This record gives sequence, structure tokens and C-alpha cells, in this order.
Amino acid sequence: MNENQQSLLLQSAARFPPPKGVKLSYGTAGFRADASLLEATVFRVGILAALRSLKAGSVIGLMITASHNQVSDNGVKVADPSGGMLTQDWEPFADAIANAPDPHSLLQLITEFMKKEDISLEGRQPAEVLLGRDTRPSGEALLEAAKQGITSIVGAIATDMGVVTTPQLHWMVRARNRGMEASESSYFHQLSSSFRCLMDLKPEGSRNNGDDDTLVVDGADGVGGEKLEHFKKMLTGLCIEVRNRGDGMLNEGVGADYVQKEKVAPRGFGPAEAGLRCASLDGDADRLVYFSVILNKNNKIELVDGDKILSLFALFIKDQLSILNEGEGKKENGSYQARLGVVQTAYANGASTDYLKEMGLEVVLTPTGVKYLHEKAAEFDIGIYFEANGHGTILFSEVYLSWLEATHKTLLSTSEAKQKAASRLLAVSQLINQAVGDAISGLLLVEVILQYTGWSIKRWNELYHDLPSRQLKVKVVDRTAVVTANAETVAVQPIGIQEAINAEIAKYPRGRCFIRPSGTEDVVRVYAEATTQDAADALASSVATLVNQYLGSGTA
Ligand code: 16G
Ligand code: MG
Repeated sequence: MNENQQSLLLQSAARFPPPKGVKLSYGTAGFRADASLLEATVFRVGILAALRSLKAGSVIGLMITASHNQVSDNGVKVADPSGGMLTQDWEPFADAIANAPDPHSLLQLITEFMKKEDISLEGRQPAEVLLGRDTRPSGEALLEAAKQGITSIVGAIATDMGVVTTPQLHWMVRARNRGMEASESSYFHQLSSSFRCLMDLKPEGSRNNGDDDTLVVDGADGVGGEKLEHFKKMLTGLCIEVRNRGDGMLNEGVGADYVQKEKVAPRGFGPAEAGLRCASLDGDADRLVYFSVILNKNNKIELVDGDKILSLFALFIKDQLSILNEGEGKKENGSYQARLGVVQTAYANGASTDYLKEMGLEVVLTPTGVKYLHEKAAEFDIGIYFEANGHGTILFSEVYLSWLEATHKTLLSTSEAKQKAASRLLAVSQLINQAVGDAISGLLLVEVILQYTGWSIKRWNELYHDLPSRQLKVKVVDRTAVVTANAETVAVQPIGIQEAINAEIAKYPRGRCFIRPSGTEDVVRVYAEATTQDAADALASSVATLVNQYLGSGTA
């Protein structure tokens, strides 16, 4: 950086002093805090995004959202050139600059990092960052801070995509870097045309699924509801009614996180919806769960969570692959046996994992957090990943897609059934957002598959029966004292705790239990599962007691 460039950066940084006594960390989903604390952080993440763009020679994304958190919070995260999460190698730099006490120390960190990463401001291509925000009132001012951060790197361009869902922004980044148009209308166009294609390829005789035809969606009073209300007009063959479109309080008693954790109907849903097929998005529309309200049970619901969405997707993809592979020997005659894999975390209900394995699928567990699941799923030709909380998607490898495109053409003359299966898989690869989990695109794929199978939400929910489970959180002095291994299924520290947990688990038939430090809250989480609710509750509570014994209570 020359002197002019340095002084530009110092001047802008001086306008965004960090709040005193606050230490922030780029957690599993970026920085999140009360919005009033975030301007300086967002400004600095703007700088990081511009540098990342220079380093990658590609367009980068910066999203301002706090997802399912309360409306007074906000957050910021970066999308890498592929549309996925920021590379983990850059997280320590994000932490360091967010916590630099003054402009000079910030400048020093930046110049050192640029040297280490060999980033030059004199390159031919300017940095470009696509910016998006959700509907939070604090979003506008934070977006301005991000712009100032980006443009404090000489020559960098900040392109405002407006109010968008998190997955829309990730999609746009991916599209731009593949030389495609990156606008909301191109996003909606791709989704609606691949949806139509899948509907047109429905096998003859597909039955009505028996539900009232309308899907009722809870938009969490966030950005997703608003977008879906607009988008639904472009869809044929699907009737959607969107509630909680933004008039009420964001994430208050609404949204996928609330519905999944509390297992009750969101605001605006009640006995009148009993038995109907309902879905819920979270505040930035990257999570999706389905549910149906149980009549006369105090708004309790049958929850159809991310594990069940994963199972539905896996069934469909597997069916199409078997049509495609019928009568083909392994890797003979130009055939290609796609490697299909599913990725879950330890929070996946044990019954779902058993079900998927019984279907003959390869199931892999990773630690919690989208970045881990996504990375794993990308190792397959077709990798499907989901967290139980409803975040997930399907990834297709480039090699497999090229093969599919080529084969699709040759199949035109040989087998109509195979050709259709190939077309369906290609349409799924267009419909599903391959950058990141996307409630809107996921919802469309669920609806297509339900129409193919003729299943009601009840029938879908009966694919397998969830084992009763219980989650607890324990406040401790230092949650980082818990160190886990094997995709968080084993606690290797504190020494001895895992043996004690195992002794508890052994008391319950089909008992399963693990502990992990939360990445978003200052607590240790306990998850337990067993054949009855009482047993799951008892197991969770005795393990929570162990956590307290080994780590000391933080509530004093
Ligand atoms: C974040 C993660 C989510 C994970 C959750 C776990 C992303 C985009 N989001 O919301 O995947 O399930 O954290 O929270 O990665 P916890 O660590 O507090 O349990
Ligand atoms: Mg979210």
C-alpha cells in the first residue's frame, strides 16, 4: 500500500471506532451481536471482503443478517467465490481485524496480512463485493458501513443487491463468478423454469397427495416471506399461501428455528390449519422445516425436520439414479455409477440415520456448522447434506453434471425413461441452490417430490419415526474446556467425562448422548436420545449434571 492508500484507509477507519470492551469472533455463521455494537465490525468485514476479492480474483459476497436471532441483533458474513462460506483460513484474520483497538493497529494487521497472502492493490482487476441485507431496521446503516469498508480499499467496487435472502446473495455470487447474470430476476427465473421442468416430467398417473392442495408458509416476518409472496406468482401447479410476511415482529414466536426447537405452531397458525401441509422459513430464509398442526393439542405440531427433508431428497435422487443405471454394468458402456452420499451431524435423529443406511446410502457425520457439511458433501458426485434444524442442500460435482448433460443427449434415442431421469436430475441441479441451503428452492423440491409420490405430509412423516430426544444447555465457567472428536460424538476433554457419559448411556436402550460447546452461545449443549421421552429426558439431565461436575457451574 502506498501512502495515499494508507491514509484513505486510516481516515475511513477513524469514522468507525470499535465499541469498548467488546470482543467479537467470526463464529460458525459470521459475526453476530446487538446491532448497536456492529458498525465498526461490519466496516472492517467490508475491508476483508475487498481483500478476499483481490486475492481470489473473483466477486465476493457480504451479507448483513442475524438469521433467526431477535430483531435488535444483526450480523455479517462473507460468501466466497463459489457462493459457499468464507474459507476457514481467513477466519483468524477476521477475528484479528474485528478486535483491533484503533485505526493504526488495524492498518498494521491489514498490511501484514496482505504481505503474507501476497495481495496487491496494483492488480488489473478491481475488487468487487456484492452486498445484501435482510429486513432488519439496522440493516441500512450497517450496509453503509460495509460500503465504506469496501471502498476504503482503493478501486474496490461495492455493488448493492438490496434486501435479499442469504441464499439469494450466495447464489448471485456463484452466478457472477460463472459468468452468469446475477440478479433477483435471474434467480427467480432459474428456479421457476427448473420447477416447471420437473413438474412437466411427472410420471403419468401421479396421484393427488390427499392434502388440501395449498401449502401454508410461515415467513418468520422476515425477508423470505416477502420474497416468496412475490415469487409464487411465477409458479404454476403449486398453490402457496404465505403468512407472517413482515407485518409482525421478526422471529418472535415465528420461523423455522422457533418451530423446530419449541415444536409448536408459529404465530398465526392454529386449529384452523390442523392437518394442513405447512412450512416455516427462518429470518433470512436459509432454513426450512415442514409441520402440521395437531388438532386439539394446544398448537402442538408434528414436526417434519431437516432429517426428513434429507430423506425425501435422498429417496428421489436414488430413484432417478436407479432408473438411469438400470441394466448397466459398473462403468461399462459409458455408464457412470454416481457416488451418492448423505451428510448429517450428530444432531440428526438416530432413526433417520438408520433409515438412510437401510436404504443402502453412504452416511457421513461432520461437526455442526454448514461449512463442514458442505465441504463433505462436495466430495461426492451427488452429496446431500442437512442439519436437523433445516439447513441443507444438494451438491452435484462438475464432472458428474458434464457426464449427465452429455448422456442426456445420447439417451434421447435409446430410452425415454432414462432420458427423463437424466432430465430430472439436471433440473434438480438447477432448482436446488448449490451455493448454500435455501428455504425457497428447498421448498419447491419438496413440493415436486410430494407430487411425484402422491404423499401427504402425514405419509412423508411416516418414513420413519423419530426417537424421542432432549436438548439441554449448561452454563459453565469455560465452555472451551470441552474438546470433542469424531464429529462431536466423543468428548476427549475434560479427561474422564466421556467414560462417565458412556456409563449413563448404557442404562438406556438405544440411548445416545453427546456434549459439545456451542459455537453461537456461551453454553455447553447436551443432546440425548432414547426409546421413550422420559428416558431421553433422564439421560440428558444426568449428563448435564456430569457437565456441571466436571466443568463447574457458571451461574454463580
Ligand atoms: C449456526 C450455523 C448452523 C448451526 C448452528 C449451531 C451456519 C450458517 N449456521 O447457526 O449450521 O447449526 O450455528 O449453533 O453455519 P450452536 O453451535 O450454538 O449449537
Ligand atoms: Mg438462517
